[in-house]
Amino acid sequence: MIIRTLTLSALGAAALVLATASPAAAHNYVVDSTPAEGETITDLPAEWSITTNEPMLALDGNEGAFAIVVTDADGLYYGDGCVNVEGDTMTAPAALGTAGNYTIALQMVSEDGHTLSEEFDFAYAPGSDAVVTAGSAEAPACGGSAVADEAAAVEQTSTAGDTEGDAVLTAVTWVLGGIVLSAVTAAIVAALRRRRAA
Ligand SMILES: [Cu+2]
Repeated sequence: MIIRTLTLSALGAAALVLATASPAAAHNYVVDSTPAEGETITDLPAEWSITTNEPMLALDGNEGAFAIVVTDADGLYYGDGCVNVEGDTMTAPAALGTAGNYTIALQMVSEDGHTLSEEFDFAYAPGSDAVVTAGSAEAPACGGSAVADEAAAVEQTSTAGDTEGDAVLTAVTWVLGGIVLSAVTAAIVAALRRRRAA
């Protein structure tokens, strides 16, 4: 009964968050990354890494709101779709195809509970003995579980809300579910704070 009450109020609050989403001063911003924006890398690192100015809001259940997605100039995807979040840094196993230009798209949950996304380009100029991974036409889902249905359901409501990540979100539709996940997370956090304060 308690759980159900919390869930219902969380859904109501999530709708409110979606309806009133607006830029705030407390958004995390990227302070370090591998690769750096515009960098030309000659060696494949073990993992991609994104560090922001303060901890990301990683909670049980909102893993789907975090993403590091690498695509090449033809739009093919590289990597397994998995992301590991630790404090102010998230990482993903690195893989690339042949030499060329690549784009890295990020999505994360800011300290204030909002989902942020951005993307930047980098170049890859490996030696002739580099390992070449075949790109995938479809975005990889960590562990192989697809979230396409959820993403499609969320797409309609998200277009009127958060504009911060629209460019990335239209290109990477499989992470759309993260918006709802993070909104619900923010609502649950708010509900827990209310309970704690009462
Ligand atoms: Cu915010």
